[in-house]
Amino acid sequence: MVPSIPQLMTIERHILEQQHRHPEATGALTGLLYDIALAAKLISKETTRAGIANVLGATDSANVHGEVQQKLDVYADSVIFRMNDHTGRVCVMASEEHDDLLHIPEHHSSSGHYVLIYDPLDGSSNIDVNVSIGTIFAIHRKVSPGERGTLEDVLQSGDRLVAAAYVIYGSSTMLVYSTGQGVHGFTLDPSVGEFLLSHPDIRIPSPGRYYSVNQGYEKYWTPGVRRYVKWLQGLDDEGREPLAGRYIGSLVADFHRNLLRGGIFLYPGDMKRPEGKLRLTYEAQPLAFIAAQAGGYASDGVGDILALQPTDLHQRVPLFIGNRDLVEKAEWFLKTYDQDYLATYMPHRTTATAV
Ligand code: P6P
Repeated sequence: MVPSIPQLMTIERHILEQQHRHPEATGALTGLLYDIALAAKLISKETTRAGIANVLGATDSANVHGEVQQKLDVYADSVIFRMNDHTGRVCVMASEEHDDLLHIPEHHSSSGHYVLIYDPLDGSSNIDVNVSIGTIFAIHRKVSPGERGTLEDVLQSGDRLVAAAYVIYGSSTMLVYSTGQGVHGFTLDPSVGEFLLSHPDIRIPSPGRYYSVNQGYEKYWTPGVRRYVKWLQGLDDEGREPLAGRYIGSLVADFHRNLLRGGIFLYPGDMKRPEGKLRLTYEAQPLAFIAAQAGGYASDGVGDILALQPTDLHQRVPLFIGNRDLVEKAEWFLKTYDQDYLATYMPHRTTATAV
């Protein structure tokens, strides 16, 4: 009796099948996604052996935000750039670890049609305590004239994204991606070095089960956020069951759990950091794209993250992301109780209407 071999779908085959649905596709995006998967395998190998390979720990350098770089940060950033700087698929890149654009080296073709923006290792401060960390990718089409990519190509709104992906390095390594045809999760089988389809067509379950926020900042919260969290905890209505609190302090890990189980992650603006902490172009936008493709929604507290036009590569944005009903409820609380905060810190958004 031949043992039944499960229908194995590698990420490469899955990406190719998605390409075949677009006769006009040249295969460049497929190649770019292949390269992202390979970079994820290389980074995964290092994260799982960080403790013994002396890759653990901080370097003596800080990144553009003054954050001490962990050695794995530097490694992940370098792997992603070098995986894509010579393929001719990408015209420019941008990374959380670099202040300025990452141009394609002169001796390589910079006439690629795609733009790759990435956070090479989000949550890297958790490396030394063995908490799950992640990589986040955003892919735009080139829109500027001329061969070389420019800032215009990077500063595009999230609703123009071509694809987005994240990798979570946890008890297993998973790559979750979308090219606008649903959200699909692959688990790395390190014994064969393949990402195998484990979570086809991910849809965020409803009702949401979890809420994720750093409760330690409650003293700085706006009235609307304070009331919203009490609502999530069922404290404003004895009859309603609370959501369970879960906060890992690693965006990709918190987002991934809520995507698979249902819930909301919020990193709001507060009286100490009115613009919040998370970055629009390489954190909020790609995860908002994935959330929307899975039936969820992401907001800055006023309206759709995907509708925001970035003005700076590293600009921060408040983030509420997860089940649409939970995010829209947050928008209601801010609209109802945080008019002063919105008028002071988000005047450009107070005219926006929540989607
Ligand atoms: P806080 C990690 O440093 C990170 O950028 C995200 O991964 C995470 O969601 C957030 O910051 C945690 O920030 O202020 O709660 O420690």
